[in-house]
Amino acid sequence: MLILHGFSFSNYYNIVKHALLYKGVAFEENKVYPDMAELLAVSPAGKVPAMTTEDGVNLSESTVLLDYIEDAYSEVLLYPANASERGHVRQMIKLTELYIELPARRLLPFALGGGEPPEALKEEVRNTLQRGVDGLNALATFTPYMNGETLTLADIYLRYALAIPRLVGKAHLDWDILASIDGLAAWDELMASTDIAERIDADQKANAPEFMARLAAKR
Ligand SMILES: N[C@@H](CCC(=O)N[C@@H](CS)C(=O)NCC(=O)O)C(=O)O
Repeated sequence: MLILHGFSFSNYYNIVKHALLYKGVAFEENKVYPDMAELLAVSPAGKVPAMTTEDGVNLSESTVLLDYIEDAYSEVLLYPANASERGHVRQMIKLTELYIELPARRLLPFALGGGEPPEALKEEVRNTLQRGVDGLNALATFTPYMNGETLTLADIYLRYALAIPRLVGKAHLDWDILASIDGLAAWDELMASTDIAERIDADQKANAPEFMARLAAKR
């Protein structure tokens, strides 16, 4: 059976878990944290999530895992059939990764560990986030999903990627990201209302104390 390695507090882990649950793929969860040697055996850069496929191949990087499960489990599809539309959906995922999640993540140590980030860092993050916000405003329709009437991997990716800018935006940037993208707040409610999202959010909440304790022990 396919194995998903990582931990439920991780937003990247939850992207992949959501896609697996949506597609009805049978999988096991192997709880492993980034500071465990066991992770390096399946994820060479030591990042969560990773996956061991049913053929016994180890894969890492969330977008790679998403593409793999779309290829391997094609009964329920999460990319459009048309190649140009698929490109459009991948473009929204890439913009979300590079210009929404990653810049916001630079402020995460401050949001989780306390202290105020330097002004120059906040400015850099703000500028990059603005590119992501402009990009999604230009590309996503939110009618009701990012690519129109059908849920795609872009929606699943954005739902969990947004966790970081939401947190650091409020804590350090005086920026409500939900209000800066047209249609995002209503879409967010829609995305949160499914059984899968509720299950993942509950698992994340349950894992929070253990994750925070590990983080505190490292300081
Ligand atoms: N580019 C990676 C990023 C994954 C990532 O940053 N995961 C975090 C957990 S949410 C992690 O493993 N952090 C540990 C570290 O960076 O050492 C992906 O898309 O999977």
